[in-house]
Amino acid sequence: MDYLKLSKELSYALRHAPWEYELELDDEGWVDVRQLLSSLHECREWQELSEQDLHVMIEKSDKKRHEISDSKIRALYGHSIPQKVLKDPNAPPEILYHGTARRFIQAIKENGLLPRNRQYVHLSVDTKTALQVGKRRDDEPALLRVQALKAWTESVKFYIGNDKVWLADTIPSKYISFE
Ligand code: HQG
Repeated sequence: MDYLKLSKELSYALRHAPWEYELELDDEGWVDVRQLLSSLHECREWQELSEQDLHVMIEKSDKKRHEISDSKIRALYGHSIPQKVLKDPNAPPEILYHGTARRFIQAIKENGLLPRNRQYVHLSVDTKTALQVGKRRDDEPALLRVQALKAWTESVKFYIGNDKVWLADTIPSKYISFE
């Protein structure tokens, strides 16, 4: 079983294009595991796929991207579908980080951190994780430091993604330091 490929396919289905799999996410992004499996079984590559494989994939993954509960599965972050996945607002830690490409810095200074193609801005709990995120776009990424708790108390909403990832609505640049 190619678990990396499976994880990518699930992220695509659950974050970006559920309709291509005849799936409909509920308000919190969940779909029935049985429905997901029956859709994937139509594809030759995933004919033998079982619920157990989904558990193993989540277990083996480098990041906690998906979760299964009560025979339902969802992506924990990253969504780009038009229907907004609802999350409960949560008080964040004092500081969160965002790793990005140097070429975006000027625009972020001007407009703050925007969700762009996704539903939420993505932030990291530590600098190592943030730099890994930034490396996807720049060999020497910029590391932004976000005064998350201060922004929260001044009414910017934050939400939990997983143990390393926080989500937020647009973050004005006055809460961001650019080192
Ligand atoms: C940038 C991956 C110009 C922002 C990662 C980022 C993460 C602006 C890009 C998760 C801007 C959006 C999300 C502004 C923000 N002007 N650029 N005003 N505001 N940007 O991929 O945070 O492996 O949507 O800095 O690890 O990079 O897929 O967000 O560079 O956790 O599970 O616009 O995706 O996780 O890029 O990454 P993205 P992200 P997975």
